[in-house]
Amino acid sequence: MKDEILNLLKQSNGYLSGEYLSNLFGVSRAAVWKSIKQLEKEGYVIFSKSKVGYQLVDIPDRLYPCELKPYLFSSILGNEIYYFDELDSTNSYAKNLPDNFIKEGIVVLTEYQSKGRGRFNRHWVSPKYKGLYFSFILKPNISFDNIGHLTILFALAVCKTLEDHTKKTFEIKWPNDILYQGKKVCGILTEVNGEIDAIRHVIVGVGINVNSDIGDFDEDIRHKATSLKIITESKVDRILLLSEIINNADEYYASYSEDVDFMTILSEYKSKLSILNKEIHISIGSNLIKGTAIDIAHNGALKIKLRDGNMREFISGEVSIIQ
Ligand code: BT5
Repeated sequence: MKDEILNLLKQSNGYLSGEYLSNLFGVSRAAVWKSIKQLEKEGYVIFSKSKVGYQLVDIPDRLYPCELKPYLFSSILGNEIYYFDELDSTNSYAKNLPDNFIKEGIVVLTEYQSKGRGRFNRHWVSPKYKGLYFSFILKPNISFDNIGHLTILFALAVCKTLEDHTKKTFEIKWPNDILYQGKKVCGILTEVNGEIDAIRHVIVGVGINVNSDIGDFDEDIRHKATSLKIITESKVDRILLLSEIINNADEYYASYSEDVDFMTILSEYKSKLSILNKEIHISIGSNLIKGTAIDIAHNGALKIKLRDGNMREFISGEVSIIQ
């Protein structure tokens, strides 16, 4: 009833009387009042006038599924949304869901992560109500060798959405970072549950700095992180942006699932890459390897021409351009 009252309040230009609402739902006026109080607790600002009724005057900046769903027209992604005010990590939550809860397309979404994770167990800084931190649960029919396709596909979908939304140009740093003028605005963490020959499900986690201010970043990343608010010099509507990301990612993912040639996605991805034909070093654990980034292989690996002229492929690693 609470969500229905909210919808009616949104549609109404003026006040809606408690009597009208209680008759409509066949409940007492006290029950209507309880729903109104619940909505106020969630951050909705509602004026109440005795003998007149209730009027909605402000909607909170929260990623409530009931606010998001009207903007979604996706076929697979976002059919179910698990929303949390706080979580350790959306990827960890998705990973630990019991098998009978796992469904293709679930989105796990939170306003804050206490233990947001990057690759190689690094930390992802997730200030509250300022970013987008979410994970897609996927059950793709692909081999383990092609898991890299998913990072590529989602990085591309997010990058294009950020460009459409802000009218700015972003670049992708292989494999999973989205940068603006060299500073990181988004990271993607793809994880697999299952065995090499039996993938149970894949989790693609996305973290985006949306309305973060520079002081929200830990000191050690302030020089290399940025947010959409800093870039555009204005606050970004997180609900609209998230719905656009889910809709766009859904289009890419649905066509990929239907076996559309991955080469098309790959060539689009390559056009957003900042490292191709540049001198780079790639660190893998404590090893630092230098060479020229030549291409991305069909499975998503980075092809590097080493200084001795030999070619090598890397499936993961941390890349930096040699200035
Ligand atoms: C990533 O790892 O970039 C993947 C980040 C994925 C985060 C999402 S949030 C939702 C989902 N649930 C999770 O728990 N994770 C995913 P990596 O390439 O390893 O980059 C991590 C490095 O980026 C850190 O070591 C910092 O240097 C830097 N960093 C951390 N937080 C950042 C932030 N908010 N903005 C920019 N850079 C950041």
